Parts: sequence; C-alpha cells; structure tokens
Amino acid sequence: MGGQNCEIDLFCENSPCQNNAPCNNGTCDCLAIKKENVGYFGKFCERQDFCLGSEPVNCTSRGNCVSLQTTHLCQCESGFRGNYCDINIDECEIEPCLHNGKCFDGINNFKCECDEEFWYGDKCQFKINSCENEGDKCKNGSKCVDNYWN
Ligand SMILES: [Ca+2]
Repeated sequence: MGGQNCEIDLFCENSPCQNNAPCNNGTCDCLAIKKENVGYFGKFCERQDFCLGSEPVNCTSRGNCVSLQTTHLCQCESGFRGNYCDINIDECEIEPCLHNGKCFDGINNFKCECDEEFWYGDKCQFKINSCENEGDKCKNGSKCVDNYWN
C-alpha cells in the first residue's frame, strides 16, 4: 500500500493483471475471468489452465486432465480411450480367441469361451486330448486315438 494514508493499492496501480483480470486489494482476481474452457492462475493471472475452465474438463474417473499450450488432454488409464476417456476399448476387436472361441470384452482385458470339447486356455489355444479327458476306456489292449483331426 502507498499514499499518505495507505489509500493507494500500489500493486494494482499499474494494472499488472493480465487477461483482463480485475485487480483488488493487491491481488489479481483470476477466478473472475474464468471462461468456459479455460481458467487462469499465477500472480498476474498470466498462466492458462485448459482443465479448469468454468466448465471443468471431465475425463471421467478413467483419466486425468492435463493442460497443454492451447487445449486439454485426457490421459486415460489402460483400457479406455477418447477425448474424455469415456470409450471402453474393445479388446475383442483383434479377435484374440482362437478356434472359434467366443470373446467377451472386459476392462483392459477379455475372456474367451472355448468349445469345451476340444479347446482350452485363455485364448483357446490348447487342444484337449480326448483320450486324457475321458480316461482310458479302451479295453483289451486297444489304444485310444485323439478324435480331433484339424
Ligand atoms: Ca474393453
């Protein structure tokens, strides 16, 4: 403060606030100039934050907002994508299940439902040996032969 009775706000006297922020009692009021997609901070409201506008960016609970030079970016956790991390990536799109296994999309993973008679494994990649599966039913010296030839 300055002046004979400290009536002059020295900080505000020279209009130091940027981005048209009002100056009151020795501080720049950055909140007063918030716009829809950008907020301001710093001693002179000289810095922009594209995550903290009057409509704060919502990256859902699946991501964090990062303010860049001219826009925001949602950094999504694994399994999600999109400008707001609102898209559950379809892990079945690359058809990970082998041998006609049915794929079920999860969060950053998938599950395969295999044809239980012949295949097993997380991608239905392993073949069931029908002889082992059913036990040795072959009698009188005969030999079990696996029944799947593909
Ligand atoms: Ca998914």
